[in-house]
Amino acid sequence: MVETFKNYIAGEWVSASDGAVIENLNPATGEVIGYFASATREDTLRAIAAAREALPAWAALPGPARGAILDKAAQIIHTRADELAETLTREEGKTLAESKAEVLRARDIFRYYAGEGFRAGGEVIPANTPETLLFTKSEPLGVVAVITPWNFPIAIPAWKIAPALVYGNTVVFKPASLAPHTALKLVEILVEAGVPAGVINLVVGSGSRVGDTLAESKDINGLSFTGSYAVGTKIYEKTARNFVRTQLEMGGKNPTIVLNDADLDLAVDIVVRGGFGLTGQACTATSRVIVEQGIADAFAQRLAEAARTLRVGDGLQSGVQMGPAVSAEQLQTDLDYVAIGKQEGARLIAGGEPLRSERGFFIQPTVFDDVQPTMRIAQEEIFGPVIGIIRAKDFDDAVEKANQIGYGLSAAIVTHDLQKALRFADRIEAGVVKINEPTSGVALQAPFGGFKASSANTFKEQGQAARAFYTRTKTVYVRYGF
Ligand code: UN1
Repeated sequence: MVETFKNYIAGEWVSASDGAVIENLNPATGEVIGYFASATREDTLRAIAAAREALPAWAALPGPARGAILDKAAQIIHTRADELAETLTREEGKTLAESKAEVLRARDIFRYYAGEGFRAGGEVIPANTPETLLFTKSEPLGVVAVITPWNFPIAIPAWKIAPALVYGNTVVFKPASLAPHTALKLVEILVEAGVPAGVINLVVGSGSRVGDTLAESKDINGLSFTGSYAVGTKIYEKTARNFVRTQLEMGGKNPTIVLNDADLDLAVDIVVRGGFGLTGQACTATSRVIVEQGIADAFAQRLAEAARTLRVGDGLQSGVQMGPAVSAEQLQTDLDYVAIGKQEGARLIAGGEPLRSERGFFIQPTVFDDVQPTMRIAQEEIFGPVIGIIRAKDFDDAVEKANQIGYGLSAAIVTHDLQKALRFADRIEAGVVKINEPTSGVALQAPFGGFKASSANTFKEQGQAARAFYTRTKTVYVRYGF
């Protein structure tokens, strides 16, 4: 019997008002994992109203008390880590090791923000008049809509919801329809940890029913979104009308530059982890490798070899290094781009085929050589394990090619040359810069966010940077001497 799961609105688990459900599939096997209540516009409006009603009491709770609830949530995530990782792999496809790392990252995010309950405060500023206290108060922003993608089903919800809650906001959470099970378990954990009714609300559902209702609402104060550029820009047009504070983290087409002096093993390892890790399904994934010509032939050969030997399969099986595409549609997109790359004249040197012997949505790790920076496969986000090698004359040419792109999320360089590494950090147009590390993988305590079309360029996420988004500042003048 396949189970049916409900949404969580105003402290109750509820079916959709019209009874509709969404089917959730295991991308490695095609089997149905469960049916999830597909929230309607009315359900979403009820969730917003519940969050509004719960706001004053939650905001009035002392920060350390809110932090204690987050700390409890971290403990529960820790206890249930193996089960959560398995749930995550089963619905999203990444390997069990990748899922486990993500679950532990989520635990640490809750730990980190639990401590914020003790820290977040205001500032005392010198006043112009005598016997005057001039200070700022940090207040919750209010009701926050959190819209998350399928590729990090627990870490991204965690890094939006944990700061939202600790700074005193209430949340309406719309996870991706392709990975609602992990999201639902996270909400269960928050409820068990003591988050009161209405403070967290879960509305699984489509963009047209749930997403649009949230983005068009005059009753939310903030919206934090991670997802595609196409959806992000539509959301921004809607939230702008109501001056709703908006944070958008969108696509990437992230370069890794490999210079002539690079250690080949290290360079291949960094590119494989950045490009094929998580099946390439990260907005921080490496999709362009810009290689200085002296090392290009050797690097291309080694990368192609590494791609061919990677073990692809069901992420639940041990020894598997790369899981499936998340869905049949994503697999088709990946294959379409392989065909586009061939048509554009790029040279396929590894992969490019679906794995027909498997039942799930598998594709081989794929490498193109002789990619030109203007080709579509070098400009458009594929969101799959497809890497394009672009050859560069020298360091300056490599940086120029790296910047020849609308996106600006993450960028890496592999070199021992300190001067070039730091000049790269100066000149690259990206919000995250990695020297001798993969473009993907970020520290939860450091600001995260892109430049250019990768972001709304408003607020960073994670670390202390999250506070700016989830709070508003009130300035108070107190004249006590007359
Ligand atoms: C990471 O690389 O660890 O959706 C984080 C994404 C990004 C997060 C990447 N927002 O892929």
